[in-house]
Amino acid sequence: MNRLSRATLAALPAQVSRPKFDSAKLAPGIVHLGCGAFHRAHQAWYTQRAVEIAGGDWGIVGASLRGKDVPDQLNPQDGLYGVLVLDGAERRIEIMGVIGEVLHAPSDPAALVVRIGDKTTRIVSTTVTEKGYCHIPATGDLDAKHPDIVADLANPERPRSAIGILVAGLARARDAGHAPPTVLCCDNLPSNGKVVAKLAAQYAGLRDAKLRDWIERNVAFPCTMIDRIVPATTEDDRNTAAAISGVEDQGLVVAEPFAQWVIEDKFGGPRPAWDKAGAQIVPDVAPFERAKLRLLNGAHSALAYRGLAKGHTTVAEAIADPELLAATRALMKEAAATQGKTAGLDLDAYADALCARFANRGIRHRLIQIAMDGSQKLPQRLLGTISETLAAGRDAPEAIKAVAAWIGHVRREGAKLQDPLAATLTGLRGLDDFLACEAVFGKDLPKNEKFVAALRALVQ
Ligand code: CS2
Repeated sequence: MNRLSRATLAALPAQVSRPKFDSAKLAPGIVHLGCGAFHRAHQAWYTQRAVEIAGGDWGIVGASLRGKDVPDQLNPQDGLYGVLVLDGAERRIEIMGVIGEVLHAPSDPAALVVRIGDKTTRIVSTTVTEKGYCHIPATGDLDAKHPDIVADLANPERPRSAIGILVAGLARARDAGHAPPTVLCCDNLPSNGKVVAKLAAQYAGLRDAKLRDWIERNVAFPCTMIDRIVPATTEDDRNTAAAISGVEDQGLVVAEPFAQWVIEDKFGGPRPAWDKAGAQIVPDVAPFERAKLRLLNGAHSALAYRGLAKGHTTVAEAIADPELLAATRALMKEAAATQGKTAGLDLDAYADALCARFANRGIRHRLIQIAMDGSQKLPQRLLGTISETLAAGRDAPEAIKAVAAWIGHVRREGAKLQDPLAATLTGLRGLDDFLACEAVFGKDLPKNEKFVAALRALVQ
């Protein structure tokens, strides 16, 4: 079977949609760090639609910060790949052509730094997962002891962390005397733009105070809320896609039909016409982001830990379990009660829509994928709901059950646990040891007697 590439594009069957522009002629304006499945099904997908509608030099240079898989999947395909959209039994493929090439940062970090500092790079976006920012989840501060940060400070021109790479690229733009790119964080962190701005400033401050001041004065870091369910691609998915398109696509990603992107209107320069492609550009992302992190991602994590304990494998299976559906609904109510009223956000309708999305049987979103890196996810997904609910004098039984289920998961997984704090977590014994883990629980929540008593009753 032929591999997807510009040479095979024209011969694809009519039902496979393809870029409405010549991808070979699209000049890059964006560098994206962390070119995984989520980016390819989300920001790249929006960018393709924006270019189709409004044009512009908005090609994407992707960068893998760890493995070589993505460069090896996409570069031989001229950057082309399909998004296999699964809706129940329905399936369709959209071929994306906005990614020009994918750099492998560990092989040549300097080349990536040069790209970021290039005058034509107007946006640097990131999806490096929560743990990829080398920060302390409970506080949002840089973890200056993180091995990657230590290595980057010792060798700032050959950085390996996302923050080290970003700051080295921004420093180049400053030295070259041109306007720096806007930095657009697209990970599920609360106030993600503000967090990355702070991390960049803290890291730069450890290199050189003048660089830190220049970044603080000159670089825009809009906040974003990003949403699309994108499970890891499987061999089955690739076979399904090949049967539809007639070509082999090693860069294939899988997604639900739904997509949402809310972006703070705070760019330091030009941007693609993402608004024309369906993104919402708003003055304040916070209400959207809080609702999404606490209702969607909070429920996801709860379903993962509780669902795995009950022997389920996927989100669709877990939400079909009446007990877990009721728990999900109740958790969403708890989370919604912490949101306050925001114009344009109907949280009852939002919760209904989320449950319907979780029930999409076409999508095999594995609970174990969501369960990973819990230490990085719990604060913004569940612990915020708990502390605010208790402070308001209400109970948060469902969010607390989810935290207890996470502790159960950590204990069950043992050496198999996937978490950047695994070495610490797997050594913990009693509940008090867990609560003393300040990077996750912070300083205040472990002092809350109501929380500790409720959690203790569940964990024992
Ligand atoms: C999930 C998210 O893996 C996870 O932790 O909760 O990736 C989730 O699917 C996305 O945020 C949906 O937008």
